[in-house]
Amino acid sequence: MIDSAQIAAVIEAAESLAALEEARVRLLGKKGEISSLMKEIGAMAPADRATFGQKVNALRDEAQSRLDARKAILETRAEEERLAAGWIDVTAPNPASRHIGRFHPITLLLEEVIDHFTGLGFSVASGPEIEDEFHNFDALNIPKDHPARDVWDTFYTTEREIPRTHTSSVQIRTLMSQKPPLRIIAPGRVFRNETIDATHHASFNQVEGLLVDKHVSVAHLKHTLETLVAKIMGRPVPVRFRPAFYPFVEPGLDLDAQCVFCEGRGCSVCKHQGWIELIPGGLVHPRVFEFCGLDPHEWQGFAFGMGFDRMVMMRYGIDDIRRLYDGKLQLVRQF
Ligand code: FA5
Repeated sequence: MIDSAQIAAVIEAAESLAALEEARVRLLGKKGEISSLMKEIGAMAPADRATFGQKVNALRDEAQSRLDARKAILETRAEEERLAAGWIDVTAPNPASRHIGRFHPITLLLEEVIDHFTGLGFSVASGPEIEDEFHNFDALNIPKDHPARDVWDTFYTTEREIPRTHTSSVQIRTLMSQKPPLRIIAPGRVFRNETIDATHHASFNQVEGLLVDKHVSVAHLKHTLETLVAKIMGRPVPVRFRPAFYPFVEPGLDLDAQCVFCEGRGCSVCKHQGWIELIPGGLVHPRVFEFCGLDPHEWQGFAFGMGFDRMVMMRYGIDDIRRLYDGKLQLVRQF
């Protein structure tokens, strides 16, 4: 009769789950060694049956518990082997990704513009994208119900807040929070209810500039804008100044750059003008100083509001503003 030590030897010898199953069949299967012992009971003297039956039952229980224990060990081992074979280094670079990330041209050029102005002693200011009428219009000398407000094709929220129509609102926030003399630029996103075309978008970027000091003239503004365009374009691009009206400057002007796409001959990007309106500006209006609690007899200043997306288009030869926002990776992969 098979004994406890033999049962243990058969089970412990199994080195895989398949071998363990063979051991189970050998011991407890229908024709297995322990099951066969049961069949011998019938041939025994009735007096011996009970003791023999108890012994066989004990052997069967022992075999079963040894099988269960060995199965648990073999399953753990199999799981460990599986994990070791399939080990994943989640920090490793993905061999399938062939492209490294690139900066968007708007970000690239903005870095250059910020570098240029910080080198001239300007600091970078910011304001909220959702504005109120006071900062977007009133304090910029644009009276309520004045037709000038229509110029900016304003969106309104249901609470009459304004997704700012220009970065000029940051002029007000700066004048009300900083003591002059001061020099800031304020890059940021602005929003207008515009019909979108090659040079117009409903959400675009401007870079506001503001310099306040004791003696500031149009000559300072013109020189600042001319040197900016020359630096940013990296080559001489003809510019021209035109008188223009903005309620928050006096006098006001527009800087146009010659269209780089047709070199002034006229094309669909410049709407056959040969020029693209890039940077409006002017001398800070005395009323704006008064709104912000500053004495216009003491302080003078210039301000400008660069159409930054158009600058990006001119610099990199991108002939449609929509390409800057359509999210296609072909564009950024070129930079
Ligand atoms: C303004 O927004 C004034 N705040 C600028 C200013 C600042 C004047 C400081 C005086 C002093 P304007 O609406 O013209 O002005 O817009 C400024 C520039 O943004 C334009 O010259 C143009 O280059 C660009 N721009 C205007 N509308 C759009 C548009 N829909 N899409 C892309 N660029 C635009």
